[in-house]
Formats: sequence, C-alpha cells, structure tokens
Amino acid sequence: MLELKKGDNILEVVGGITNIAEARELFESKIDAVNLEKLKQIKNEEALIKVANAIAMCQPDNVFINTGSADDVDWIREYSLAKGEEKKLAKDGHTIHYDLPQDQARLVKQTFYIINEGEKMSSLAKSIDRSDAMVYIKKYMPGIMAGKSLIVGFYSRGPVGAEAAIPAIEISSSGYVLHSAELLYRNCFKDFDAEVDRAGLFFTNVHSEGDNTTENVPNARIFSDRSWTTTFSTFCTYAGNTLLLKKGNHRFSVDYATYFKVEQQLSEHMFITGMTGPGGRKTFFAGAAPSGCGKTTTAMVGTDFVGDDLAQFWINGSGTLRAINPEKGIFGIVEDVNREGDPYLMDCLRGDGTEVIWSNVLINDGVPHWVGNGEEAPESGVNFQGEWTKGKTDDAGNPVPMSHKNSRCTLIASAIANHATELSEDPNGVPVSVITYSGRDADTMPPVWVARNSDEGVVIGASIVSKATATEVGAIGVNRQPWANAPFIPGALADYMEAQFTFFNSAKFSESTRPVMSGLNYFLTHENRGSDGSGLLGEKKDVKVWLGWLELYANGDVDAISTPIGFIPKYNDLVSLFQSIDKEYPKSLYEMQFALYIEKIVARIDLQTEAYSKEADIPQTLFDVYAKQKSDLMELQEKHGPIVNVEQLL
Ligand code: SPV
Ligand code: MN
Repeated sequence: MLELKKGDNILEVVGGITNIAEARELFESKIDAVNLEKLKQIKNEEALIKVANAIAMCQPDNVFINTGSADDVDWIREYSLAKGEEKKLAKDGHTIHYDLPQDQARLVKQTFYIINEGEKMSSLAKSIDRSDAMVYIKKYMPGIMAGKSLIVGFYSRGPVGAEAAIPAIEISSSGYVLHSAELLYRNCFKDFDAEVDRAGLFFTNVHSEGDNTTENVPNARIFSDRSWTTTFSTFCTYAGNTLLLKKGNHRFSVDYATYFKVEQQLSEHMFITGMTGPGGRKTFFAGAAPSGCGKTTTAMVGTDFVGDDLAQFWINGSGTLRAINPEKGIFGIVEDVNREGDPYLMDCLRGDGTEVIWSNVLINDGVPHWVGNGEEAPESGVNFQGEWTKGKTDDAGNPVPMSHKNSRCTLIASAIANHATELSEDPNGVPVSVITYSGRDADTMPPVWVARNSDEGVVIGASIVSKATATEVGAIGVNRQPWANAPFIPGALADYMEAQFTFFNSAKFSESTRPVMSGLNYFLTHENRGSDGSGLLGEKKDVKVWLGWLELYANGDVDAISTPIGFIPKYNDLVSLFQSIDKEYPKSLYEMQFALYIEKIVARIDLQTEAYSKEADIPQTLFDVYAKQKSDLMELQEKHGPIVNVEQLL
C-alpha cells in the first residue's frame, strides 16, 4: 500500500509556511504587483502553500508567474537566452541548450524515491529514507535560487477534463525547463483549480540548477516524494532530471494507478499512434519500449500519431480502452533521425515555422548537426564537449562523436504532419485496440507475436529485456525492463503486476473490446540467426509491416499460426504488406525471423522465472504462464530439435 500525505511534508518543513495566511503574506513581500495579480487567479490553497514554500525555501530574487499567455512565454524565452541557458540558432525559433558533459542523460544513481519506514519498493528502484532526504534538502536547497528568478507554471498532464489527466505545478529557476514545459505540456493556468477539484490531486515539482557547475553535479539529486507527490531536483539541467512534469510525475501517476485506481487506470511508458487499415478504418496502438529503443520512430510510423512517450489509460463506460497522451510535445532523441526513417520529423527540424529547442548536438554556423542524420557532416563546430573537430578524442583516447547519443529535440507534436491533433486533445481519449511491448533483443524473440489471452499479454510486458542505452548515465549490459516502465515504477513490482492482470482481465471489456496484446522486436541480427549476412535482420521501415499485420489481426482480417509463445504471422500475409512498402520479402528471411530458437527462448524464460522468484508476492499467474510455455517449447524441441521452422509449427 501507499499512503498519501504520510510523514513529514519536507517542502513545508524546510519552507516553514504552514497556512494560507502565511503564504499570502509571503507573496505580498516577495512578488511584484504584476505577478501577484496573476497568482491571485489561483485559489487552491494547498497549491498556493506549495508555491509559497518553494519561494521561502529557494529564496529567489524575484518570482515570475507563467499564465501561458504569449507575453509570459516570451518572457521565459528571453530569460533563458539572457541567462545563457539557450542560444539562438540561424533558423527562426530554433535554439540550442547544452547540459554539462556529466549530465547528458537521466542520473539514475542520483535519483531516489523518498519513502517512509516500512514501505515496499520496486527491487529495481532506489530509495532514500524521508529523514535522510530532509537532511539533504535542508543542506542544499535553502537559498539555491539566489540571484535567479523562480518561475511557476501550471500544467495538465493530459487534455483538460480527461478521466486520467492530472494537473501539476512546475517550479524552476531554469528558463530552459519552463520553455520546455511550454512545448511539452498543456498549460492549464485558467483551469487549474477546477482540474484539481476534478482529479482530486495534483503534483508539484521544484527544481534549481544552482550554480550549474561540473563540481556540483555529484551533489545533484532527483527526489520523488511519493507520499507528498512532490519532486525536488538540484544541480542539473538535463530535462529528464529537471523537467519532472515528465518522468517524475509519471512515477506518481504509476503509483496512483497501482494503489488507488486498480482496474480503472494504468499509467504506462508507451507511445500512442493510429494506423489506417483497409477501407480507411483507424486502429489505435499503444506500445511500450525502453528509453532509446525506437519508441518515437515507431509512433511516427502511424497515420495518426498521438504521443511518443507516455500514455494514461482507462476503460470507459462502454468497455473500450481509452488512452490520452499526458504530453503535447516530443522530447525526442535525434541520433539516426533522417529523411528516410522520419520524414515528417525532418520537415520540422530542417524546415521553417517550428519552434525547436535542440540539446547537445553539434552547432556549425548556427546550424545543428547530429550523428545519423544522413547529411554531410561539417568538419568542426561546438558540441556538448566544447570545440569539436572531426576525429576529436577525449582524455581516454575515445572518439568524441559529433553529437551526444542522447541529444534531443524538443518541439510541439502538432507541428508534425501526421499528428492527429484534434484527437489528441479530445478528453475522451483514443480507443486503443492493440498493445505492443518491445525491447532491444538481438537473438531471441521474433519480430512480432501475439498473446492468446490477457494473462499471456501481461507476461509479454513483464518479460521485456533490453540492451543498455544512452538515456541513462552509466548504464551497461542487458537489463530486464519490465513493461519498459521499470525505471518509473516506485512500488513493489508485484503490486504493479497484479494491477496489470486485473486491468487487462477486467470484465468491463467485452471480447471485442479487450485489446490485442503483442510483442515486437526489430533488433534481431543476421549473426544470431545462422545467416552469413551481418547486422540487423531487417530495416527501420519494416515497423510499418509489423504494425500493419497487427492492424489486420486485430480486426479479424488475417489468422495466425499458433506457437507456444503465442500467434505469429503467416508468410503470405506479410508479403503483401511488404509490397506496400516496396520491399521484397524472401521466404528465407521470414524463416530466419520467425523460426523458434527454443534454447534461447527457454533461457529467457528461466532468467525471468529466477528473477521474479526472488521478488515477494509475484502473482502465480506469471509463473504458470512461463511454466506452460516452457513445457510446450520443450515438447516441440523433442520433436524437431532446438530450431523449429515455421513449416514444422503448422
Ligand atoms: C526517456 O529516457 O525515457 C525519455 C527522456 O523519454 S527522459 O525525460 O529522460 O525520461
Ligand atoms: Mn521515455
């Protein structure tokens, strides 16, 4: 269980403001008339006390209330430029922001959940006791905004009024953070009070980059106070560490769904996108993939793109699964974004008329360049490590790439040509009929497979593994990545898993509305499938085929081959889908991709079974699904040997 408002309210203890009268008094003395007038429009006393405590604690020189008006957003842009957090680029509306070399991705080792004694945690998460977090915050946060402005923004994580939307406050001394917030989240200043009343809660985020020096990065902390739904972030600027409206509040949403909205809501690390099928019908997908595994690219393959990172789900009155994107923009990895794979995004990045904040890429003559853009690279420029020339090496002699692997672009999603803007803003959400789970798996699972029932579907999500990516500082090796949501699940994995089983088995779904649940993997390599070729056993653009097949399957237009791990596509159905992307699809490739490598799959099942056995209270259903799959696979192996061809499955 998780209890809200339990234990010391750290922000209030350190800020010292305990009631609305004290808050108002502080506002009168610290906020100028113009901003005071704006803040008076917010009536929610709990929210005002939070803001007052942030001011009292951080002691900024002044306070800016961002109502989201054009003037206010302009002020934020100018503040960020004046402070040197962003610099203008050649193209109108484009700016570059650099994070310190040590702060180019999520600082996982410095990210903690603040917990009360005895609270159960995810075995994959790091926690800090409330009293220790208090000591840190008392030491580092008072006065951290001296010489700076404190900016306050009010946002909705989702279209205002949507069942699974939750409002949040972003407080920061960084113009870059608030500028990013304006591109990525819906400013709900006018609706904030009503939204807090409707949702019954709100989240609060307090960030300051402090002196923003390399020396202080080791002191950086990203704390999520689960009980008080408040985050604290210090001495860093990377948006994944600072704009905690994003993953900080996603963590709270996961808690909220798991402990307070069982069978009603889910909060997932998923894209949302629509595919157009035969006759123009639209089928919506939501898909999980660990950070840096192509989630944005997959999302944009759709004809009706809704979101690339997060999804809030609920089941509506008529038993359909609905999803909203808590965000309205993308904070996307730019490495390997190019004309071929991401034409619409490239139009925004290279064309005119879209506001873009670039981070950690190479700038040459005011123009951003990045690895894998398919363009000619300049000889020199400035990047995340300073002056750069082709062939530059770091102190250890390793080549310094033109752009950091986790370089990002921040822009509003509606600028992207296939974005379904109207649907994305609909508080009713989009009807989702297909769920996908994927990782970076070079040698085991086929490109696409479908669970026979919800239990198997939940187990696909529980079984995601992935190679480490550049989105987390210091990550190496192959990791278990349950639901691709593990870095954001605060509580016990068993609780989260139980909530998944309950949700997807809910009797509120009918057989026709219960979503299809599937696995996707586009990282198989030639080397691992006995081919004499090398590298990936397919291309980025094949994603369209795998999603296209799922679209047909979900609508009953194709049948599939039953295997111990679920259903896989028939060759002929894929051939015509490949034709639609102008590709040949040789039978030999199909065989390599869909043959079952029994030993590999069984080893994966054993690894998961062992890992989950160490975790308390994991639902028995998971072990039952694994056991059944394993015994069916062993039976097949006895008949056909360790590599089972699709022909042998028929
Ligand atoms: C991710 O790493 O999953 C992201 C970027 O989407 S961050 O804001 O760091 O979470
Ligand atoms: Mn993400």
